[in-house]
Amino acid sequence: MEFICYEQKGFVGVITINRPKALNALNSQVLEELDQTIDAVDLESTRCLILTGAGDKSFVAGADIAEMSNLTKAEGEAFGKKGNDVFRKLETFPIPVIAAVNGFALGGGCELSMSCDIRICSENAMFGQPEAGLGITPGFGGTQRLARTIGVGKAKEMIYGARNIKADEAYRLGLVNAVYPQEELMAAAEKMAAGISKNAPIAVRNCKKAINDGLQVDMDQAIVIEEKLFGDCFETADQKEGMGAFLEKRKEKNFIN
Ligand code: CO8
Repeated sequence: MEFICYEQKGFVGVITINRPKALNALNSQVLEELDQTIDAVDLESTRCLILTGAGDKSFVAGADIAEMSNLTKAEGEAFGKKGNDVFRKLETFPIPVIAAVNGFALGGGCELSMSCDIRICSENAMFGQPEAGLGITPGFGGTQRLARTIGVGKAKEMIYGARNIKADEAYRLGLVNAVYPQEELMAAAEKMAAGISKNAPIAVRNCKKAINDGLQVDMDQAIVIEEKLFGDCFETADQKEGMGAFLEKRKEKNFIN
């Protein structure tokens, strides 16, 4: 792969987008490589993913504007679909994904971070959907996920005004869970990922699915989704181990997938 690095650290997989010449902007090749990287993650040995950008300036500075500049309507739609398919794959990926946003997360970069389960960022991070200033709408889910994440009014203000926000405002709006000095960001992401990975893998996956799927339907249907996924945990080795450890007053737990 030219633009994506993948590193396995225990139960945690770290995906790094590395296209420094364009501040890690997403061209077709980056999207394709990201897609292939996600497909190649070994779910037997991986319990959590971290997604970040290389360097200390940019997570992802958006979709590649040079590549997009001469697209026809049909090509624009196809490019949007390509990004949406990859981002949706990440959003619905069975295990949690943490975005470690290490700088600019603009346009497609903000959208990519929002397709992850949890976002944390560095103090120099900047989020925004500048598309209206480029003559387009957000095209990788920004109109939908930003409104769902920070609320309709704030999302509309940011998107209509193409207004970028800094890390402290992103934190106040609930777009990120925490802000760290740049040099502490990856350690914080790894600590969070390790904290997730020590819990029962089937339970964590079912939690993700219950939250994500439940948010798409009304409360009566959502509760049924939770009931099913809750029930599915019983009779698993992890349920026996988790409850067994409590009853035996044992601190060490040995969860398997
Ligand atoms: N695309 C292509 N190249 C980029 C991008 C980008 N999004 N962002 C930065 N670059 C390139 C620059 O062109 C420059 O290249 P070069 O050195 O060859 O001139 C290099 O990266 C460094 O950038 P700057 O010199 O501009 O660095 P600065 O520190 O001065 O500025 C900024 C950093 C503020 C991030 C600035 O680069 C910028 O504004 N970038 C564009 C941000 C943006 O508008 N992003 C949104 C793009 S639109 C989008 O993402 C739509 C998503 C949905 C697509 C749906 C398809 C249909």
